[in-house]
Amino acid sequence: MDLEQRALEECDREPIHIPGTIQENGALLALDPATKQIVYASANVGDYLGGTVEGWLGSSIQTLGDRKLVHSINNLMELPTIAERREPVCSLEHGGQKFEAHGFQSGDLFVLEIEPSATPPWADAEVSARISELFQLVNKQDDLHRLLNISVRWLQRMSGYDRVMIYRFAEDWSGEVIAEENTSEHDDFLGLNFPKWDIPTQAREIMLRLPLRMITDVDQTPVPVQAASADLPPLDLSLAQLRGVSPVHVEYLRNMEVEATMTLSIVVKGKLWGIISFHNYAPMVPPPRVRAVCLPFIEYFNVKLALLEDQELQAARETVREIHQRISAEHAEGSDLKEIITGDPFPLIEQFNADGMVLHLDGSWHEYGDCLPWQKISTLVTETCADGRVVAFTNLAELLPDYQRTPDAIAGLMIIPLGNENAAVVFRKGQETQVKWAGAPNKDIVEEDGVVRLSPRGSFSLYVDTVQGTCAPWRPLDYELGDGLARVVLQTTQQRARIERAFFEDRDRQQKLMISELNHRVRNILALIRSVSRQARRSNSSLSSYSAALEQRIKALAVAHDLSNTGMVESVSLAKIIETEVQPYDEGGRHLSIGGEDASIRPDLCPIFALAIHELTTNAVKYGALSQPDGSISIVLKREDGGCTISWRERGGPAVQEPSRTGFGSTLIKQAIPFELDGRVDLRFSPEGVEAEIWLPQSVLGTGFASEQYTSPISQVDLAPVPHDRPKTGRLLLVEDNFVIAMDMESILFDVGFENVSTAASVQKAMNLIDRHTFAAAVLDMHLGNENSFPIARELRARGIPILFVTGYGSDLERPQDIEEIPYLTKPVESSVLADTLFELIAEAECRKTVR
Ligand code: BLA
Repeated sequence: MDLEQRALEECDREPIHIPGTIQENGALLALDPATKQIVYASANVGDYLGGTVEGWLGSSIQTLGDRKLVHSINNLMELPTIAERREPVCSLEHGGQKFEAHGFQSGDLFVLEIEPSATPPWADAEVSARISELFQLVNKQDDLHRLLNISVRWLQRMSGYDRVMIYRFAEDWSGEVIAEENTSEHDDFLGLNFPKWDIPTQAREIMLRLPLRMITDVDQTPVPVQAASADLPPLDLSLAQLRGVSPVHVEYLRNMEVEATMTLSIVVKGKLWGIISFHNYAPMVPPPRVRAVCLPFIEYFNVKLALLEDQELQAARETVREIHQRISAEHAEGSDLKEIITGDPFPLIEQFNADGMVLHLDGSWHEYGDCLPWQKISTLVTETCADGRVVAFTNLAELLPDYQRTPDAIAGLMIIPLGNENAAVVFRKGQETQVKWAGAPNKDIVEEDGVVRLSPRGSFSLYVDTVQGTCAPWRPLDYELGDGLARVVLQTTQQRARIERAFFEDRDRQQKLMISELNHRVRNILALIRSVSRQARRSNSSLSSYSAALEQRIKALAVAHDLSNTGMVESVSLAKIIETEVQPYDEGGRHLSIGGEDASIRPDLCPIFALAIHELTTNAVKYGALSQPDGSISIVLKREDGGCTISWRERGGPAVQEPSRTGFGSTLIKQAIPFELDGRVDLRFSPEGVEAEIWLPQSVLGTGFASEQYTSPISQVDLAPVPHDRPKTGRLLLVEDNFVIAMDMESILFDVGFENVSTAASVQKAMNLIDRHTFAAAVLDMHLGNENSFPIARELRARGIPILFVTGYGSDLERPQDIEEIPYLTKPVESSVLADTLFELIAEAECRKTVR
C-alpha cells in the first residue's frame, strides 16, 4: 500500500470520539444507571459543583444533592432518545452560580454535561423573535444561492462570529466554500476547495449525528476526564458538546489562525450535504441563545434545502419533457422514429451539452459531430447496456486502458440503451478546469516510528490547480434526458404513440399541480412552525428545553412533509405516519403495535396529523408508556362511522394522573383534530395509561387532492402604508381552518389591539357569526379545506364590512371576478403588515360611511 493511502487511513483512525478530555468551559460526570454511581468525572468538576474529583468518583448520584436534578436524571435515563441526542436536564445552582445541565447516553452510561448559564439571563422573547425572523427569511428564498447567501449574512450578524461559511461536499468528500460572510481582516475563502482529508471520515460520522459542534479556544488546556478505576474503557464522547479537540485539528486551526469554531451539520435526505462553519479569531463560547437559535434553524434549513433541490430538478424535467413530447408528436404524425432522431440529432446533442453522438439502431450506426467510432466503443456499450440502465463516465482514459488522450479529445460519454441492442451514445470533450484550493493540496506526509502521518497544511492561501482530461460532470438533467429518450424510443417502437401522448399530457397537468402544491405546502408548514414556536415558548420554562421541543416538532413536520412529498402522492397511509413518528422512540421495536384497517389522509393534512401524533408520542416518552421499559402502545385503526377511528392505548407506564395544567400538546390534539381535520377526539388520562380515540371523516381521508385549478397569477396588492390614526377597534371576524395558525393569528390580532375576535373554521360557522354580531372587519383565509371563503366575502361586502384575505397559495390562486378588488396577504403574515392593512381598511370604510 502506498504511503499516501496509509497516511489517509491513519487520519481516519484517530479515535476522536474518545479523546479522554473535555474543553474547559464546562464539567462532565458519567453515571452507571445500574449502580447509580459516578464512574467518570472531569478534573474541573470542583470548579462547578464543589468538592474534588477523587471525592466525586465512586460516590452516589445522591451526592449531587439537588433533588430536582436527581429526579430529572432518573427520568431522563429511561428515555430511549438519549442514545442519539443530548437532552436538556434542568438548571441548577451552586455557590451562587447558575448552571445548565444536559444529558445523553454513552454505551451503558449516562453522561451529564454542566455549563454555566448565560449572564445576563437569556432573553426568551428575543430568541423567539430571532427564530421566527430567521424562518421567515429562509422560507422566502426560492433560489438556492440566495438562500445560502442570506443565511450566512444573517447568521454572522446574529452570532457575532468573525466569519460564517457554507461548505458543500463533493462526491469524493472534498468540498468548496459556496457562501461566505467574512468580517475579519483575513482573506476570503469563497470559491476555494478543501481536500477530503481536512474532515476525516470519523469526524463526518459524528457530524451526521450531532447538529452542532463547538471548539471554544484552541489555546486552552484540555481538561482530563478521570475514571473511577483504571480498568474502565475510555468514555465515548461523540454526543458531548464539550468533547475535547483532536490535536491534529487544533494544529489545523492554528495554521488558519482561527481560535474558535462552531459547526452546524447540513443533512439532506439522511446524507451529509455540507456544513455551516463559523470561525472566530479570538476565543469564543457560543452564547446559549445563539445555540438556541441555531439548532431549530439548521433543522428548518435542511428541510428547505431538500425542497429547493427537488424544485430545481422539477424545472429541469420540464425541459426534458418538451423535447420528448416533440419526438413523440412527430412520430405520431407518421414520421419514422429513426428519421426523427437521425434526421437532425443536433438539438438533442445540444440539450446534453455534448459534442457528438453515435446512434446504433437495428444493426447500423450513425455518427454525428465529435465522437468516437462505433467499433471502439461497441464492447463497452454491450457490456454496460446489459442491465438496461443509463450510465455515464467523465474520464474515458480510466475506462479504456489503451485510450490515447489528446488535449482536445473526447473525455466522457453517456450510454443510453434503447432496447434490442440499440443504443445512443453521447460524447463530451475534455475541458481544462481551474480548481482553486485553500493551500496546495499536497499531502505533507511524515513517517515516525513506523507510523505514517499526514499533517495539516501550513498555508491556506490560494493555490490554482489545472485539471485536464475529464469532461464536465453529467447533471441529473442529463440522466433524465437519457432515461426519457430511452422510454420514448421503446414506447414508440412498440407502436404505443397514443398511450404515450396521454401519458405526457397527464404528466404535464400533474407537474403544474405539483409545483403549485409544493409552494403551498412550504408556506403552510412555515406558518405552522412559526405558530408552534410561539406556543411552545409559553409552555416551556427554560430556553434550552424550548429550543429542544421546537427542534423536535420541526423534525416531526419535516418527516410528515417528506412522506407526503414522495412522488407527490395522492394520499398518505395513516399507519405509516404513526409508525414514522413513534418508531424512533420505540427501542428495539418492542413497545409499539399498529393493527386494524389502514386508511390514508390527504397529503396537505399530513403535517397536522403527524404533529398530533408527535404530541401523543412525546407525552408517552416523557410521562407515559414509553418512559418505562415494560410500557407499550397499541394502536388500532378501524373503518367506521363513515371515516376512520384511530385508537391509541398506552399500558405499562407509570400510574397516570390528569395533568393540572393543559400543555400545548393536549391543546393541540384536542382542538386541531376537530378544528382542522373536522374529526372528533376523546383524550382520556385513565390511571392505567393514556387513551385517545381519534375519528377522522371520509372527507379528509385519501382520495385525490388539490382539485382546484390554479391559473393566471394575480399581482400582490399595493400595501404601501397610508398615514392614519389607529381607530378604536371593534369586533373582528377571523375565518381560518388551520387551528394552530388560527391560535397564532388570534394572538397577533390581540397584540395589535383587536381584543375581541370571533373565529370560525367553515363557511357555515362564519355565516352564523355574521348573523349574530356586527363586525368592524374580517380576516378570511381563502382556502378552507374543501371549500373557499368567497361566499363569506360576498355576504360581508353586502354589509359594508371591510375584508382582508390571507392565502397560503401566494399569487397562484385566482379569485372570482366579482371580488377581485379585495386585498390579500400571503402567509405567513407579518403582524405589523396585518395590523397596518386592517387599520387602513377600517379607516377607509369609516370614510365611505361618512361620505354616504
Ligand atoms: C475536524 N475539520 C474538522 C472540522 C472541520 C474541519 C469543520 C470539524 C471541527 C470544527 O468544527 O472545527 C475542516 N473547517 C474545515 C474546512 C473548512 C472549515 C474544510 O471551516 C472550510 C471552510 N485535518 C487535516 C488533516 C487531518 C485532519 C491532515 O488537515 C488528519 C490527519 C483531521 N479534522 C481532522 C480531525 C477532525 C477534524 C481529526 C476532528 C476534530 C475533532 O472533532 O476533535
